[in-house]
Amino acid sequence: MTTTAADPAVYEAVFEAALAADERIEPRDWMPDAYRASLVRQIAQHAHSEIIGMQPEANWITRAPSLRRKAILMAKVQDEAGHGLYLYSAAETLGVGREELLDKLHSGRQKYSSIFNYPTLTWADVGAIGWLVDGAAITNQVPLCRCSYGPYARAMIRICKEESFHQRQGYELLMALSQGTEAQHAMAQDAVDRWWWPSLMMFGPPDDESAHSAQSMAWKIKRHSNDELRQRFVDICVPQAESLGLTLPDPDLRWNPARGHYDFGPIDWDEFREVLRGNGPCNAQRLSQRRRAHEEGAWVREAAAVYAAKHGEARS
Ligand code: BYC
Repeated sequence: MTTTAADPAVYEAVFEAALAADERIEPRDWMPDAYRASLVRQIAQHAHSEIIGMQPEANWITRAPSLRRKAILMAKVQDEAGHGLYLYSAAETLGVGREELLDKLHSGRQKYSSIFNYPTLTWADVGAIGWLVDGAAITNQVPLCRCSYGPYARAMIRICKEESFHQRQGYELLMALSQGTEAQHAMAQDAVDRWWWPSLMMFGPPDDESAHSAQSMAWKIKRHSNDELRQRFVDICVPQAESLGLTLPDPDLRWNPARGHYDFGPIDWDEFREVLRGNGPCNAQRLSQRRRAHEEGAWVREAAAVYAAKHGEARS
């Protein structure tokens, strides 16, 4: 059978060969529609998580206990906005518009990470988010630097460097509280108790219930399964908790020499599903705040568009 350059089988073969050789797929390369759709789904969810993720911590900017802590927290929250921008830009290279993606977020048709539907009740939550949530994000995202889609992989390199700083600021903050007064230590422990299980849920459903993992791994979008990364995170956290002088709220957590990993107790997947359905403690608040911020920012977008149009005219 003869083939021509227009034959879809040829394009498919070139795409598969690039994946097999661990080469990057770039925006102008041919790619299967389902690959494109899955990337848009994941990158959009990731971008939405970054900008919704600004809310729980921004809640504490005005109440940070010192100028130093306030400056650090403001920088971190601004970094999250930047991550959102890199990721929306990466999604745009796949042919979707940012307005369309934001519209899907605001109307509840696209998800954002379950973790941001929990409240930040005390200052120690800022530390627990940095240590656990950013720690989980790094564990999940470092392998995404090797994602087969070039613009996403490149965005992840910078994001991971910044997340690494975020994780350390959370760890350092918790260390200060843990070694502080009895009340400060108790506040740190309470925050870790509340954020531990939701952080494990960030990695997504267990492998046998993960709808997209097998295909995403075949396409080299994901390099590891949800359970593999969750286990890696638990193994990293246990000694860190010991150094912090804090405990993790899991009576089943213990070293298993046969597996070479820590065993951990069952995750409450009913809670996870409820949060995904919109019934977490803060889902409604997060979305309404996001919609309000978008509406209040309309004049900035309009001004930027007018400026860009004028700037373009002046250059042409
Ligand atoms: N929350 O087949 P599965 C951050 C959805 S960190 C909500 O395993 P996949 C940050 C999933 O989308 C957080 N939904 O999916 C940190 C799918 O639903 P759809 C963001 C979740 O894609 C600090 C369904 O469940 N990180 O941004 O193979 C400060 C079945 O799941 C969750 C990323 O997005 C969840 N936790 O694997 C500020 C990293 N888990 O799409 C910001 C990139 C699963 O069919 N994303 N679902 O409606 C990924 O690595 C993967 O998308 C996941 C899920 C591991 C999250």
